[in-house]
Amino acid sequence: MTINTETAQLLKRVAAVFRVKEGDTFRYKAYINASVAIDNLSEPLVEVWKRGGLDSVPGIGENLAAYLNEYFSTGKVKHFNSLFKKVPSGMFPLMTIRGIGPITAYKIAKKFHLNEEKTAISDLKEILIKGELNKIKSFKEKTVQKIQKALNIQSFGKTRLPLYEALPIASEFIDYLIKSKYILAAEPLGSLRRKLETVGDIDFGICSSTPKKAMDYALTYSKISSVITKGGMVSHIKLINGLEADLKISLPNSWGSMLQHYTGSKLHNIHLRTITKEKGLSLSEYGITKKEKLNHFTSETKFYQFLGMDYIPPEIRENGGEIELAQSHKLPRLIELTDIKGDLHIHSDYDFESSHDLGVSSLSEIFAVAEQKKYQYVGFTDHNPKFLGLTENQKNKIILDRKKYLEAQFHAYEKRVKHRVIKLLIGMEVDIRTDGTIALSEKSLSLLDYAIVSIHSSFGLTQEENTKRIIQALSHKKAKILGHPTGRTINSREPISANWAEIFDFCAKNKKIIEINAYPTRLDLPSDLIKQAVQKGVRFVINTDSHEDSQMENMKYGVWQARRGYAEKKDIVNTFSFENLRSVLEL
Ligand code: DGT
Ligand code: CA
Ligand code: CA
Ligand code: ZN
Repeated sequence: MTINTETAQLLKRVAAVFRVKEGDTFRYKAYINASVAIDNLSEPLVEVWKRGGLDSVPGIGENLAAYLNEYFSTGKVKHFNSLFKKVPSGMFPLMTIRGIGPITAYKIAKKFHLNEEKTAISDLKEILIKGELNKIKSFKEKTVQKIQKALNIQSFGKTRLPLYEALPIASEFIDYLIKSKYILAAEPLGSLRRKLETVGDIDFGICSSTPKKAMDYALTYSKISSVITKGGMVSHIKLINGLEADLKISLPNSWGSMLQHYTGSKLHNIHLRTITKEKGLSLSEYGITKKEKLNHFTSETKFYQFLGMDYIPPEIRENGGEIELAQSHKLPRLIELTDIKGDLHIHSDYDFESSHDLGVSSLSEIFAVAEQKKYQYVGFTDHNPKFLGLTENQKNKIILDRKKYLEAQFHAYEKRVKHRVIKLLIGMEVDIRTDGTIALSEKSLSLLDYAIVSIHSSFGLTQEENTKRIIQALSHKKAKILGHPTGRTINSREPISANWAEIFDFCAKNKKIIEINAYPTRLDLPSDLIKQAVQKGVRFVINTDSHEDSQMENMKYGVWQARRGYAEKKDIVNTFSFENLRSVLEL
């Protein structure tokens, strides 16, 4: 930012405070005018100041010139700072959004306690996604839509909404639905129930013996912005955050068929229909018609049983061979959240010159969550120390100091707990560099229990180069785990190109572990690659990559992802006992 833009921005903020706190439109306009004049100045204002020419700038009067003098000589203006204290700081970044003026920004920041400049915009996005901006009574729907558009909440409309954003919206609606005495059960169906990484719309199944009353109740949900079509059994609505939803009601006797029919996927259903048609059966959301008789199903298990199949978990209903496996009773026993015994990718709050972001939670905080989850082990893997600018000795000292820091807290925990102690592993997440070398020496690696090697830069290399650098990185003895393998982030970064078959073969042969990163914007590996790797006998670890304790809750996303890739408990090393894990990590 140039000094002129910076000063212009400062005055704009001052103007905003005059506007919202003092109702002083005169000074508001004066400061805005000065701000615009400074922004348009061709010479750096500080130069003008140095030669004593501030009062020659149009819009800068005597008072302001004095404040600017203070600003350029001391770096701050006491009076401005006292003005800023009157408003929540989060309002300022909001003012940079098209369509948001000082008053709107102030109302939002005040209502939602946005006191941090840094997080205000992302907080606002979250508020919009949750559809909560209309909590501000004076906001019209148009205002909300305008802000949404300016912020490009693309999740709605063109791009598909990530699962982690859709899930809370759906749960809130479900909570509302099941409160009604007319509704016996309610479930999100479609892609959300299949735990796809992103969803197009949300489909809700509602079980009721009084459909009209249930539908009337559902349609009075406060977060519906419009009812697009209303029918007795099916309605199509738009929620206030712009997301669309289908509501489908079923009578209790066909609830199983309804769940099955609207869970999809389309391809799964089409394949089912094709093979059952040959047997003279016809499928619908009401049941299965055989010899002109409609058979009802209260549960999906009964539905699939009727067709001679085992129950197929929603996560694999993608027409990827699951129907044949269900017919021959050979479906995998998919991994479950309760199988997880630990988390091996957690960033601690140890403060050092790190190559990437530090975590914010202490070992004690992480262990408190691990205790609740009945974990048996936790592995800390902070990013490696900065590659450049530190000597080998400095890096090793960091690694040893960090170890001491973590162990001290661990011993305090051990003392407190005494029995059923969660085991501590101290590893590190190490950059895979462009040339395939990794960002730690063999000596540094030897100070660790294990290393996760990950790509954090040069995502655009060729397939050959990426394959080579990954295999080379995994060739170090301590490099046991390949972190977030493809580097993709949902709706924002494409996966790297690599020869995954070759990498999986290497991993299977050399007992290297592939991470399924549960961080909800990553979900990396993608499920089709998990499926390929499972077939090659590769082992995985499901890690949350938590940078704070609350993110340890994301484990479920990783488990769903693993399930979508047909992974079983035996394929996932963090379902193993600590003893078995130790032998896998060669500790
Ligand atoms: P999405 O919304 O694009 O993420 O994907 P889905 O799988 O949720 O698809 P959606 O919302 O179009 O439909 C939900 C499920 O309903 C779908 O997976 C298959 C099932 N289905 C069965 N019959 C039909 C039909 O006639 N039309 C539609 N749209 N879906 C049907
Ligand atoms: Ca859907
Ligand atoms: Ca739908
Ligand atoms: Zn990473």
